[in-house]
Amino acid sequence: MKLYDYKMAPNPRRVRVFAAEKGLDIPLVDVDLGAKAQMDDAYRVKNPQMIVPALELDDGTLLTESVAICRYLEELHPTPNLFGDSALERAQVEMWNRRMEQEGLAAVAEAFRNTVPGFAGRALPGPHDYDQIAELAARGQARLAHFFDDLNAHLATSAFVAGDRFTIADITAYIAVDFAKVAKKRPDDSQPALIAWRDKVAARPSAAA
Ligand SMILES: N[C@@H](CCC(=O)N[C@@H](CS)C(=O)NCC(=O)O)C(=O)O
Repeated sequence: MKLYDYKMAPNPRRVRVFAAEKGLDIPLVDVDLGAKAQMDDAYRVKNPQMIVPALELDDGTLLTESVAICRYLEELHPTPNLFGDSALERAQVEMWNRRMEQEGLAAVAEAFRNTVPGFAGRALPGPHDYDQIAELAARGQARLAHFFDDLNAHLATSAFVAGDRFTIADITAYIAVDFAKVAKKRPDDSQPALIAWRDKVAARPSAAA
């Protein structure tokens, strides 16, 4: 298998960190989003969604969507478990992971992609072009502020995002918090639990993936 990747983008990073937690070394193929390589015929034919990450299996099957790819890797390599290992824990991990996507990653994207000139006409990833909307950038900033405050409050009483151990929900949340710097948002002194958790996750070797 090989993973279509772009180092600076948050979603492929989720898969790289997940794979690193599993001790997997998946060959990477760089799709240079900065040079719009996702729109080149060579990649578009393979992946009409024109997004990364994408995992290509040895028989040519292509999987997109970070969580779907991670679920597949979890099935192949169940240890360490990162999606929950009881009915309740699986539901809690799913709940928190979705929240971290919607409240975190989506908020950064809304703030960032609706302002940066390089995304003019490309406010959303994928095969269709959408204009930037300034009001959405402002709303994204407001959502980001709430995301940081709400996550800080949650982490004041929970060691990790979905409970007492590291899961995929921490990967999504950590990458959302880190990537928020592109929207000029960083944890501050009013968010000590968020900073302590971020530093704990950043110290894991997988964070460098
Ligand atoms: N829901 C997808 C989102 C993938 C996505 O948004 N990928 C971005 C990079 S983080 C991308 O490929 N962008 C290409 C573009 O902006 O044209 C997932 O979870 O993998």
